[in-house]
Amino acid sequence: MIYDKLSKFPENFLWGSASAAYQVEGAWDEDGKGPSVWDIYTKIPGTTYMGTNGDVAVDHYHRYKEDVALMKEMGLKAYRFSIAWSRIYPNGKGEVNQEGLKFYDNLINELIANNIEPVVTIYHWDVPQALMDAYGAWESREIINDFNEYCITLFKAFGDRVKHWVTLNEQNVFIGLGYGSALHPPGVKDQKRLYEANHIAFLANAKAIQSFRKYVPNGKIGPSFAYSPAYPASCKPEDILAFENYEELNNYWWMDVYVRGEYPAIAFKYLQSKGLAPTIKDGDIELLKAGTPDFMGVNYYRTTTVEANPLDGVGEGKMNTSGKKGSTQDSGIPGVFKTKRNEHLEATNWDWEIDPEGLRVALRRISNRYGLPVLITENGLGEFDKLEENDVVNDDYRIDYLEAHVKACKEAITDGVNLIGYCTWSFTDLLSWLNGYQKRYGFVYVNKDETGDKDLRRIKKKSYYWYKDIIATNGDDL
Ligand code: BGP
Repeated sequence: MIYDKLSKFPENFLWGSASAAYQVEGAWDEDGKGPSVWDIYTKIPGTTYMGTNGDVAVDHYHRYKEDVALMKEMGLKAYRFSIAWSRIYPNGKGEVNQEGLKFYDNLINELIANNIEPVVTIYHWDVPQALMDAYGAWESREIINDFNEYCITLFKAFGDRVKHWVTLNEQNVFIGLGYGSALHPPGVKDQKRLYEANHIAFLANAKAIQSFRKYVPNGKIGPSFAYSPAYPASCKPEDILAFENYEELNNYWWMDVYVRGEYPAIAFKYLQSKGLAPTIKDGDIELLKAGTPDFMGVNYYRTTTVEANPLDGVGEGKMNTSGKKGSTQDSGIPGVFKTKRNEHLEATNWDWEIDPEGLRVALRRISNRYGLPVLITENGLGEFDKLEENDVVNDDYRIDYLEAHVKACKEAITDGVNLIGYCTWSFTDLLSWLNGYQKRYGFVYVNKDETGDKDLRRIKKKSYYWYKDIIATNGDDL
């Protein structure tokens, strides 16, 4: 629909920004923290861009007050950050590390004192290495209880002050890259193990939500799903079918289970025929149905365009982690779908297609299918930025990207989507898991690169002032 007048953003709209512990904190072995899988994985040669890791990251652990002061000056309403499980439980379970709890307690109090609402992500990929060693982390049902205990500790400690919680960040990504393409820890390529681990993660998610109801009865909780809505490459019927395949296997496979406690039937039957469907035990479906979310968290960066793929067609492709435009290879599942570059869209240097309309499509699909409120937990542009003389960063391309996406949010609200907030990725620059420090997302430039010998000073980019204005006017001028 094209409207001549758009609705306003709600008065209490959460204008936010997001980060994740491993990508910003540093202090990887300080104050009793145990190693996470990422602390170990990034030290294996060849796993990350130029061997980068989060040992120091952008030193948020020591500089959080300075970072929060910058958020306050901007007028930020919400800050989404994650808690490092192995800071709270160095061994994944057992004794709580009080110093770890204290860090997040201080951060939460600092945010609240500055009128910024803390939004906590419980798990952003950094499972304690101890649990990987003990039982293979997400591959064992043992993790369901350990994760639940960890969650209860957080609910008890922070539930009085934190109202919005995210359970698992991008389960589809950490499971997909961890067990499908071997790009994330534990670096496995095995589709059967992927679907089994994924099912266990669903159970852990549902159990945590069940506990949440008891400990934080007035709070809101949901997962963050990395939603890349699909488009068919053409109106050829076989491309439409490929598009349906993609949505069912790559998107509804996750969102349906979160919200309905059920796998999409046709996708399940297909995986069964391949011997890949997860093992469903007595009580699993009941648990999934008992632990459903209050909102859908959405991390949106791009859409995916797909077409038909014959049985002898394309399989795994190469991902662009260097910023060399055009180095992404098409990928797919033979007999199901394959990706295709969308010629109607511009792409970033990492080949991520820029598609604000796609965000509106995503919001509408979720709204129609599930009837749930949506919290955009991530959206942003990863690009090379240039630090100019006198500490200036003219990131007009980021302003263009964000402005178009915020406008798409406003259109979706006009459509009737119940959107409760919008968190950009990210507030400061930070470590990109596989792409090093050169792929920047922040409103605040951090003087740091792959060599690691810079002074980490914070510099406001042009986009910082742009977002400040959007927040001050509640997006009215768009
Ligand atoms: C999401 C993750 C974030 C962040 C972002 C940007 O998948 O939740 O942690 O990294 O994507 O991705 P990248 O760093 O690969 O550019």
